[in-house]
Amino acid sequence: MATPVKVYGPPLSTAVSRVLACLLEKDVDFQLISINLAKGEHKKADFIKIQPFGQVPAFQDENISLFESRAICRYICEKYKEKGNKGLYGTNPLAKASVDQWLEAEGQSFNPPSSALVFQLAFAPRMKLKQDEGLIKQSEAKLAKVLDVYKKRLGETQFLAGDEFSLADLSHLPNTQYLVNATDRGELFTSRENVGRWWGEISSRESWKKVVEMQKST
Ligand SMILES: N[C@@H](CCC(=O)N[C@@H](CS)C(=O)NCC(=O)O)C(=O)O
Repeated sequence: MATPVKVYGPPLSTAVSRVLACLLEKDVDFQLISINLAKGEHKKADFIKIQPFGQVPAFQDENISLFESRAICRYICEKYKEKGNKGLYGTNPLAKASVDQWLEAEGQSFNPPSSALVFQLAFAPRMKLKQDEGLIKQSEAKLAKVLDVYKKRLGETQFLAGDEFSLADLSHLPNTQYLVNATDRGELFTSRENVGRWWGEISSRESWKKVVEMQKST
């Protein structure tokens, strides 16, 4: 039996949960190794050896180590091509380019304002930090513009990269989960034509429901 891959970090971290969703979608065995951010375990010398920026997740497969959640997901899809959801990262050059295109849109356009909102609205109050109202307003306006592009796209295709669920959709799950379920800004998604339908579909994947269960039990 193949040795399970290792994921370091808490499932509550958005970047860690992206990798977990991908592993579950691909049906790849993994071992989750706890890293306690509150105790600064991600800044310890041993951890920095595998994640030089001192962030989670870190990932190991046999003798290789990787960091950056989206790069890890791409690796999992390529290495474990024949396992689980075989179409997750496209099955031909054009399909792959379309997944990459929307994955880049997620990382470059969607993630900056959505992760700022997740931090300001969901985490800052729990950490007793003062919220930055200016940043919240600015991020909400930026995210609304991105979601208007998605609204148009999702009126043409069922999912972002085409009519099949892909890594591009999966990559949106972590931030959107927080915004819809742990803030009062969920309507940005749920009330937007096509985007609400898309969110309903991607968040009810068995893989994602398992990640949410893992988050609840930590
Ligand atoms: N671009 C990185 C982001 C990693 C990241 O920001 N991780 C956060 C948790 S979601 C973290 O480690 N925060 C603690 C820190 O930066 O000290 C990825 O996608 O892996």
